[in-house]
Amino acid sequence: MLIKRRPSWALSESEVTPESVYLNRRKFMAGTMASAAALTMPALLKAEEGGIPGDALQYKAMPAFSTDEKKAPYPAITSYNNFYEFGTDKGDPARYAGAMSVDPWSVSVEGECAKTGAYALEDLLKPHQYQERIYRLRCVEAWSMVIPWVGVPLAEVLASLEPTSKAKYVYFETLHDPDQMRGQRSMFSVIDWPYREGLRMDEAMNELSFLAIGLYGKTLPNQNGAPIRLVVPWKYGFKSIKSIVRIRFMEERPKTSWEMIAPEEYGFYANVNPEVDHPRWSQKRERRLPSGLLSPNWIETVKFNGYGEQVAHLYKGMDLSRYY
Ligand SMILES: Nc1nc2c(c(=O)[nH]1)N[C@H]1C(S)=C(S)[C@@H](COP(=O)(O)O)O[C@H]1N2
Ligand SMILES: [Mo]
Repeated sequence: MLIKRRPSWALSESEVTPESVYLNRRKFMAGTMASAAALTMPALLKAEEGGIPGDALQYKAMPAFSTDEKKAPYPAITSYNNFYEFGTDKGDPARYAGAMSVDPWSVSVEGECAKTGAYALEDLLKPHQYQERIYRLRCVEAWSMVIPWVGVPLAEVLASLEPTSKAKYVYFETLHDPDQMRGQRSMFSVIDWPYREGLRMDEAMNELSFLAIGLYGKTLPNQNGAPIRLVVPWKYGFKSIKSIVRIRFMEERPKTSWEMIAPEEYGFYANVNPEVDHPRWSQKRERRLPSGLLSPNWIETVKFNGYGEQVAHLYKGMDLSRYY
C-alpha cells in the first residue's frame, strides 16, 4: 500500500500545537489541561470603523529599515497576540490587557552602566527622534506578520545610558503585577514571572534592534506591549519582550524565560533559521498572516528572517545548528 505523506511543512493549524497547549500538557500531564478552546484560533477581526486608536506620534519614515511586503491590517496585529501575562489564547491579550495601566510608566536601569536609576519613560525617550520601521515578525510557532512599528533604535537608548566595558549582555524584564495581569494569577501559567529576555551587547547595538512605542503611527495598544517593547526582527518573536520595566547591563549571560522553560527547544540566540527545525515541528515554512484557515498562506522561511545582510556577521564562527 502506498501511503502518501504530506511534506512536513504542510501543517494544519492544529498540527503546530500552540506552545501554551503543549506546555500545559507537559506540566499537568496527569490532568486534562489541553483544552479544546486553546486549540482553536480566533478568527481575525474585521477592520473597525473610525481608524486606529491611540495617540498620534511624530516620526520619520525609514525606507532602509522597511519592507514593501503587504502589511498585516491593524485588527490582525492587535487581535492575534502572544502575551502570556494576560492568558495563553491568542485572543486573551486583546481581551484582558486593558487592565494594565501604562501611564505613568517607569523603567529601572541597572548594572554595568554609568546612568543607573529609575527613569520616567518620557525621559528615557526624550532625546531621540521617533522612526517608523516596517519589519517582519516571525513567531517560533511558524506564523508571521509584517508590522509597521514606531519607536527608537535600541542602540541610541543604550548608548545614552553609558554602558561600562564590563557590559557584555543586556537584560530586560516585563512588568510583574498580578493585579493587572490576570495570566500571572493563573494556576496554569507556565512562566516563572516576570518574563525575561536578553541580548548579547553587539546584538543589542545592531542597527536593526528597536524599541517600539507605536504601531501604525499611534501609541501601542496594551496587547502589543505598551508602552515600550523590544523588536528584534531576525529572531523568533519571543525575544521581542513587551511592556519593559527593567533594563540591566550584565557581564554574565542572563537567564531568559523560554530558555528556562525548555532549553532544548528555545535557545538564548533564537535566530530565525529554516535549517533547524523545532523538535516538534518544521521551521522551513511559515503562515504569513492574515491567512485563511482553509487556504493557509504558507511561505518559505528565510534565514535570519531575511535580515542576514545586517546581522549574519554577528554569528561568525558560531555553530548555528546549536545556537540557532
Ligand atoms: N512579556 C511578554 N513579551 C512577549 C511575549 C509574552 O508572552 N510576554 N510573547 C512573545 C512572543 S512568543 C511573540 S511571537 C511576540 C508577539 O508580539 P505581538 O503580539 O505584538 O505580535 O511577543 C513576544 N513578547
Ligand atoms: Mo512567538
